[in-house]
Amino acid sequence: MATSTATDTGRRTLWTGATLATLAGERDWGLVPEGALAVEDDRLAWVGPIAELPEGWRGADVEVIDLGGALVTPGLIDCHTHLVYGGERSAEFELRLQGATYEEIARAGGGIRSTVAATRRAGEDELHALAVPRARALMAEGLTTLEVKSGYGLSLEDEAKCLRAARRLGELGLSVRTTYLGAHALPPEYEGRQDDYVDAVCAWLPELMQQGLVDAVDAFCERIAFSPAQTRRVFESARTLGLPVKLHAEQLSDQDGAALAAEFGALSCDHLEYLSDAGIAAMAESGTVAVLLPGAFYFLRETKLPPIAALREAGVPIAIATDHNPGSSPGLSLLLMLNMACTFFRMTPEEALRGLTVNAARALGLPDRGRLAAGLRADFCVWDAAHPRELAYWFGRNPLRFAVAGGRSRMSVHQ
Ligand code: DI6
Ligand code: FE
Repeated sequence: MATSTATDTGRRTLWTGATLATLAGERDWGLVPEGALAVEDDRLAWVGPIAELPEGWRGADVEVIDLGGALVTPGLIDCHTHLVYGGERSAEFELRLQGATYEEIARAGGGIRSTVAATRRAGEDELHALAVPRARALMAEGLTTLEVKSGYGLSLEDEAKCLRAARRLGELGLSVRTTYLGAHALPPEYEGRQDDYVDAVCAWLPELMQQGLVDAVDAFCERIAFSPAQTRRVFESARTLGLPVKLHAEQLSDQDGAALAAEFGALSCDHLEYLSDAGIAAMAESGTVAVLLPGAFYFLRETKLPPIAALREAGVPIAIATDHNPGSSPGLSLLLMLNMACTFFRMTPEEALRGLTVNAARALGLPDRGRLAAGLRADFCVWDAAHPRELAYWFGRNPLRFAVAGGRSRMSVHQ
């Protein structure tokens, strides 16, 4: 397992006295009692029981940090958020509690469109400043990689502004991936001209990509948003540029979106409450990750469960995420998502943690993280817990001591 050699010159740290939950194999927690992590710069150089520590890590050049019996897991990954936006939608929450549906509010011009108006009014710095405490809230529970979607700007300038504000969150000490979701809603200036707007979304993509703002392309394929034919056009533009795609699919109704996304080798299909058997088969075939969003399920008081047992049966990898956004999931707790993935979706605590680590990494096309194994990024969390299942068990209690992101301890952030 050792990859270090005598020629290593970088910063070398040995973290000892830990119970590791590596999630390194296909199943089980990958528990290593009395484990250690050897970190060189931003990489895990060696992971295993301290008794098997390679010779090269016993020298005076190695800083040793004893974790005193803490639990260590891979760093947490939120693979689906809409973290950058202006305003908030608590009035819409009240309306929904009085009986209006999410769909009705959207059709009446509220919903996503009201956030678009507030986001367009804000400048990049203001949007960034609004997003910082949201990112910090996620980091306080172990976030080390964050995906942020655009989709509240809906013009070239406003989408670029949001994506830039999102990218700057990387300065906080986490990895940020940005996804272009121009096809999220129809902006008012395109009323009645939906196909023209889709043309514009496709036309903006090369420019945004050139500015280094796009890691993946997403769309909202739904009755209240974009049709499968329109989604296909967005995906074709992405494919021309070699960009991976993701899809908000079957959230409110079955549009056969998952099968369409699978045809394009999508990294993930997200939401999926109304996913059909054919959609599951297509995702299994293409290796597309199912990203389940318990926060939106809960906050929209959805009663139709995503087909978890069938996804599991078909071998589709399942990730979970916050879907943080002001309309359908204004939550900022990764640990609550773990808990709700178990209580609402009947996932096991191990499946839920895989959903926030290894499978979330896969949903972002990032094979270099999500597990504790030599060669991967040194992103990990140090918890006051004896067993990893506790992470899904407590709610409203945060057992994180600190996280390490890219080999750097973020202790100061939490103290
Ligand atoms: N589905 C969602 O849950 C979010 N976007 C989407 O396509 C909600 C966005 C919002 O309501 O502002
Ligand atoms: Fe979403």
